Amino acid sequence: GHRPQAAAESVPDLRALTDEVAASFDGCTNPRLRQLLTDLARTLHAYTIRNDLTPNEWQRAIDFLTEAGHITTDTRQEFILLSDTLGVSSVVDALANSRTPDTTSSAILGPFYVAGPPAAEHGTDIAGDFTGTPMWADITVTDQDGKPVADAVVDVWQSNEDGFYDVQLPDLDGPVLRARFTTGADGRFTFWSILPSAYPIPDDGPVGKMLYTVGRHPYRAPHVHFLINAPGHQPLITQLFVRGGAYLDGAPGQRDAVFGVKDDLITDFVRQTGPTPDGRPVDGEWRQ
Ligand code: MBD
Ligand code: FE
Repeated sequence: GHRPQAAAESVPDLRALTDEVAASFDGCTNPRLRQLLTDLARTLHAYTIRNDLTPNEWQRAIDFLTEAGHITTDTRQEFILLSDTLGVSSVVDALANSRTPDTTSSAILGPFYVAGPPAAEHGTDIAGDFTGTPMWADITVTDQDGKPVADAVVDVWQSNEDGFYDVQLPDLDGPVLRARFTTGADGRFTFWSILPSAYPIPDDGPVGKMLYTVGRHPYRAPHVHFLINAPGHQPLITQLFVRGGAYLDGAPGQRDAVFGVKDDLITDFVRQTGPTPDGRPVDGEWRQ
């Protein structure tokens, strides 16, 4: 239950306390750290006072964070999910990457990137034994002038049809649905995979509980991740989304659970039935 809204004049004046805490960081010799901690204290105090937070509510918040910390493992980082589902990851991404004109939009990294994926030749099928709708990707990396970028190193990762990344599946033998490609002189690289499907972010922890408690869902729109590094260029972390896929639009809280979709990253994957570009036999439908 909620306590009755305290009359404004009955709320104690806590400005001196807030000021004292803010000033306690004045001795910090790193000016950026001083600024961030001072404002963090001021922002948290203002939030606490504005909402007339009760001891039980604050304890609940601390329990939530403690629980989040305890379920953190190599392949499960609850605080990333908290940042993602509160939209903070997307705000940080926008601040860092929305000021460069004429580039493909960036997107958030997510919790399932693994540094140094296995190098793969152009045309490799990265899906291993996983089944799904075969997908042929033919991608050209260009610079801001539209010129192809040779020797760009491109890490690709995605989930399988059931919505699991390889690192979530304990019985897998090595990396699957992730690889590192290097672009040719024409800036291109190609690979086979399977069409990504919508899937829930891990929802068996406190973040999942939060989502269900407020009537949100844990689903991400179908996507493939890319990290592109090229000499003389800024790295680009991005994702491509499947046009027509689930959770691309809808009311707030009903679309992509981590606020990760940007319109220019929604990509046509066109249904094909004829011969494949590399003569690979594919039964029935595939997408390009
Ligand atoms: C994902 O697969 C992901 O890409 C993000 C951003 C968050 C949770 C799971
Ligand atoms: Fe993802």
